[in-house]
Amino acid sequence: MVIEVLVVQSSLGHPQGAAEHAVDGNRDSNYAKGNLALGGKAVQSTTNSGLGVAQNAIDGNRQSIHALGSCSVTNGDKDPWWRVDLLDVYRVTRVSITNRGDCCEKRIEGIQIRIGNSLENNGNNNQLAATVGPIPLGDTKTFEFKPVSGRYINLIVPGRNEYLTLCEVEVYAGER
Ligand SMILES: [Ca+2]
Repeated sequence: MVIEVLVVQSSLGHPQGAAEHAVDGNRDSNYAKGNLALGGKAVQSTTNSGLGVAQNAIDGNRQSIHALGSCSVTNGDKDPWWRVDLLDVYRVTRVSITNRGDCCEKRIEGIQIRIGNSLENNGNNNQLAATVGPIPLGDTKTFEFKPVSGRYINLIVPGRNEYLTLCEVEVYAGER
């Protein structure tokens, strides 16, 4: 397993208003360790089949062979998206994504990682934290960025028809 670490800084500002910052705070209890996605609830724009349900991307298993039922897969939607609700607000600093291993390596290229507290446009308008480049078949890549506060983590493929396939998404807040 090859894990690469990319440091990405958002080029966006901070669109959230003062009220959200007040909610955000710096609560130590939310400066958590461990993979926050494991306790979350996942949904996606469409589901290709029973083998590809959204929750498969947060089942704690990086198994990348689609037929073994641990990857999420949408239909070939325009701008397909996947979202996990962390059920609480965290200062997210790191997201790891495991690509499918049995085919379709390039489907994952160009995914945007968006984080925030809004469900406007299904959460896809939240702050851009990082953009995903190539990930080799079956590999996991970690994206690090300045803390972005939010309970929703969206992965969206903007601007094209695509089958969004995610074999595992891990979300971390705070220090390693
Ligand atoms: Ca999985």
